[in-house]
Amino acid sequence: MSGSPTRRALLAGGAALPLVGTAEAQEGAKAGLAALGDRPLVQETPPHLLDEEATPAARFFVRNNGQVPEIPAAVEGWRLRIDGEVERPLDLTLAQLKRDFESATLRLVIECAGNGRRFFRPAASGNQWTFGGVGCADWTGVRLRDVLQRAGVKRSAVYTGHYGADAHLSGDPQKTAISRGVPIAKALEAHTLIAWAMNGADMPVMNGHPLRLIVPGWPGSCSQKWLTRIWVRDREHDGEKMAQYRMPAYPVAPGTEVPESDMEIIESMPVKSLITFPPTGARVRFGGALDVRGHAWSGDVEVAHVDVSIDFGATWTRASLAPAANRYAWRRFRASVRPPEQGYYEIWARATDAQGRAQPASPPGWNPHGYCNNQQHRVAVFVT
Ligand SMILES: Nc1nc2c(c(=O)[nH]1)N[C@H]1C(S)=C(S)[C@@H](COP(=O)(O)O)O[C@H]1N2
Ligand SMILES: [Mo]
Repeated sequence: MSGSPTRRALLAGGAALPLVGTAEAQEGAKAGLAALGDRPLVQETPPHLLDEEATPAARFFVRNNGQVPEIPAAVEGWRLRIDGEVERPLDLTLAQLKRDFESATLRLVIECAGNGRRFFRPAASGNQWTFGGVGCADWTGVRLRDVLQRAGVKRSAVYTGHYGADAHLSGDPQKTAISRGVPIAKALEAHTLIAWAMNGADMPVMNGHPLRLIVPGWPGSCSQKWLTRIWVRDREHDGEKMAQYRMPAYPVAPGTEVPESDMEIIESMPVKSLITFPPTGARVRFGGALDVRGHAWSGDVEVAHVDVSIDFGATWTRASLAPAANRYAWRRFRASVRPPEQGYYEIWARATDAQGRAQPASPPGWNPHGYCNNQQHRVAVFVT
């Protein structure tokens, strides 16, 4: 084997975080996050900065597809339109949303479906996310369900179509940056929110201030930022990028060109976990127990347990798993491991969902756009 220990650790599974440049020059970019792109701004969070129970706004990843909109100072007048297959189309201001509906605060994960794309071979084009395209914050807003019910969902309603205020990158007003949607049943789930606050404060403009959707457990792209309209539709939505967030309907060999007719929309996301302590590359003193912690989350199927290994998956230790603050929140895991001698170790974490599906050691199911890579996260530790 060649190269430095850190380099080898990186090859072993992205144990060290590659910094692909910084975007601090761009307004709104967050210091300390790794930039994957700056026009539009895309930033991921190094895993050790995701150690808090609720991800601080300053550390929450950013994934923009278009131009960041100008947000007026008087945001209480921000308008949201609900139309399509409803009895009474609604045109609500943010002030009305706050006043006329019951508000809720829930701790919810958002993860980009492309998180982990960097590890697919052959490479899939798109942002080369490693592990940090995920965050979990306390979101305050109203249930989308309550707003849809106020509008009166018709029996013909099948799907939602979401629209935001961000212009297409080209500036062409005929084009839309992104407009995804979900089946009406997911829109009516009690954890799908229209949110105006993150961790008790206004959310950063980069994360959708003043109003955004949170559709937990599904690809982050469903969670429209700068929300202006929800179009209730009588068929599957066909907005911008509805065709993109898809996976082959059957397993394909790496590199296969899959006909569009065989691609299916991604719904619930797979089980996953992240080691947030120790940070990769940490040097620890030999002799004592080594505390390991992180978070585990999943889509519509709950997390069942988390295991940790320090011998490349030969043996596993069951971690303790704290209860979720609420459904779709990530859950803290903790384990205590004892490296038997001095030297180089990797800590691996593996979450398993309630249907017995565990995170694989290497990227699962190659797919043309590089989605849903829930491979195990690993950190390198030097015991001296
Ligand atoms: N209006 C709008 N909403 C959007 C996007 C966008 O570009 N424009 N990006 C989506 C994608 S692909 C993801 S992963 C999440 C990311 O949310 P964040 O930037 O707050 O982390 O927002 C989604 N909502
Ligand atoms: Mo995304």
